[in-house]
Amino acid sequence: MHKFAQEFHTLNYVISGSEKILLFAHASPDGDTTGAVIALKEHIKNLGKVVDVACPDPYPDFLKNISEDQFEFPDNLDLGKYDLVIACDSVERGFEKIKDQLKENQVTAIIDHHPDITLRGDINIIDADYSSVCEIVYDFFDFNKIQINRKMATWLMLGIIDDTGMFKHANTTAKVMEIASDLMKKGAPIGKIVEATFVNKNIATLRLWGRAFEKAKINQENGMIISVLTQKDLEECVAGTEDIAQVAGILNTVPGTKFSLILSERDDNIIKGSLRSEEYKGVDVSEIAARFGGGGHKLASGFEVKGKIVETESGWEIV
Ligand SMILES: [Mn+2]
Repeated sequence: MHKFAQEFHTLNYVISGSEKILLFAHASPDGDTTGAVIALKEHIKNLGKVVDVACPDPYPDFLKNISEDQFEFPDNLDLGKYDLVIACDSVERGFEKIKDQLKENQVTAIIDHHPDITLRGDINIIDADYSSVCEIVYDFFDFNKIQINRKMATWLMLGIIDDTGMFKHANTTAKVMEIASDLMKKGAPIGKIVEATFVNKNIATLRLWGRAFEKAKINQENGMIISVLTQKDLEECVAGTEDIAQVAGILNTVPGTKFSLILSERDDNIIKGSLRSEEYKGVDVSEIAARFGGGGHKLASGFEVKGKIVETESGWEIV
């Protein structure tokens, strides 16, 4: 019995009654949102439907070896023509703007695993107990007894590997490993996926990481390891904000630390904070993020504050 049996039934019903379906991937697409939308696209295409994928950002370069897909910019699409719109993963990173433009007779479905999502559609498949949206999509395929081919297995595995940090985060349940085993049997190339998501780093990324590692400081009192990246760092290393994502995770591996925080300057005087911890460290970083108006998971959270990072004698200050 599937947890979302009723929702899956409803989704099937709406899909079968739809002619044109739009899938939506979140801004700055990662492996999970990408894997989920392209796996669903394959399934819906096989049902003989017209299906498009929209995203506020282009199809990610780092996934070009995994699949040669393309995302459409929402502004270039006639949103009114779709009978059903399905948003996958971090739906509050772009989908809220699309949802506002949809008419009442257009059905919306939300598939997400973030605990702090307040956006709702007509069909809501939201559960923070899932490692990834790809795990939910796997369940949906399993529920429908859909033949998962090698491509679909690859895309679903991509989301699982990305969101579990290569099976090392606390969301790596026994069920996740069973699914990964099944996807591997169906031909998902783990090595290639790991290489695309975690290994292939260009020199700009490494330079930027070098800056962050050099500046890292450990606060002995609370066990925090912190570093900062300014706009100047990004410019000098010719790196993009997407190169920042993994720094907090790597800092978090330093022995003796309880959690990591990376502060990075973004456009428009915004500073983004990314917090990471591990289950065994016993810290809930979402509580820290909440203090700054942010949120997320117990072990991976974030927040945004206004300001600029200035280096002082005692460390850094946000002014
Ligand atoms: Mn995800």
